Amino acid sequence: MTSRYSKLSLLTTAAALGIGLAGLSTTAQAATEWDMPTPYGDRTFHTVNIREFADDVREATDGELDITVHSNGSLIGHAEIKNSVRRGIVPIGELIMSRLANENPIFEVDSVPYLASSYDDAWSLWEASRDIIAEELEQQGLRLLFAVPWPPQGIYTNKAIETGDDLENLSMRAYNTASERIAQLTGAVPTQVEVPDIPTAFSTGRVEAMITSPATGADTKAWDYLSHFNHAQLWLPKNMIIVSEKAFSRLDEATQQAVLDAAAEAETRGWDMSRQETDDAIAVLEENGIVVSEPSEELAETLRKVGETMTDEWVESAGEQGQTILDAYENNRE
Ligand code: PCA
Repeated sequence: MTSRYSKLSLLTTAAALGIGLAGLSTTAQAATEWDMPTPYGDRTFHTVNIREFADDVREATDGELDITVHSNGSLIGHAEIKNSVRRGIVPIGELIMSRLANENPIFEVDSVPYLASSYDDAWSLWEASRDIIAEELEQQGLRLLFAVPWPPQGIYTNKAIETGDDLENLSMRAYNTASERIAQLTGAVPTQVEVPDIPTAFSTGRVEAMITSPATGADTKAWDYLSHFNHAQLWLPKNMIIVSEKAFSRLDEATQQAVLDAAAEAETRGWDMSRQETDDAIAVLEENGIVVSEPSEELAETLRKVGETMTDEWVESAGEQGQTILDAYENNRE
């Protein structure tokens, strides 16, 4: 066993010799410590789920792999998480998959309006798209561990929305290209805002509407800054957990297996949590005075049309890979 003192002296010696911490941990057989950034806050079920994932790994490896979750974009901002894992600045991280749509549209297949707006369909779509998405990431030295959806996306506003016209000229908070595009197509004006900044964006008047889940509305206490939620169920975007293949391959085989097992469990658990969260969060919104409704026929019609346009645009830009996903999705649903 390494005593505290000898660890300390090793550190000092290492520092004197100019050896980095990574080099030290292999020579001293110390536990491996991984920092894991996520853009989302502590209240979010996703964060609860990845902390449980970290606990499971710690337990299964007797502390040999110790993952620390850094929530709320506190370690690395959302825009930088993927590249930080890729460049080895952190070994593992969580981000929303559709954020990578500018690299390849297949990453936003889960944010095409009405393509998959129930949990069953979202699961079929995930099964149809997982391998192709994992391969894309693999080419960048990234391993996809698991993915979990947010509850269905709806529209938050400060007034009742009866028709598509009511959305016109609203400054609308967006978090990916799909939420940006839907705002444009409905005549609203999109602005990108990360979750931790939502309350301030509303209170300073920078935005007056947003598309997100009941979960994020409840987590950010939407009742403090708006009044209506329309449960339009547009799409279920997923968060994904990626690990640097290089960092993963440095683990011994048993530890690698422990990570994969905990990841599989976290995926199943996360999907269950997400389903449950949909109802729970809607109840919380209502308890706090938010008016929750479903789209009127007129609004539904507008959203359907916008959805068709966005589907066409996606199919066009995703090309052959997109078609492969859609064919597999149709198969899964039959
Ligand atoms: N919450 C995140 C992503 C989708 C969601 O429901 C957000 O609003 O940014």
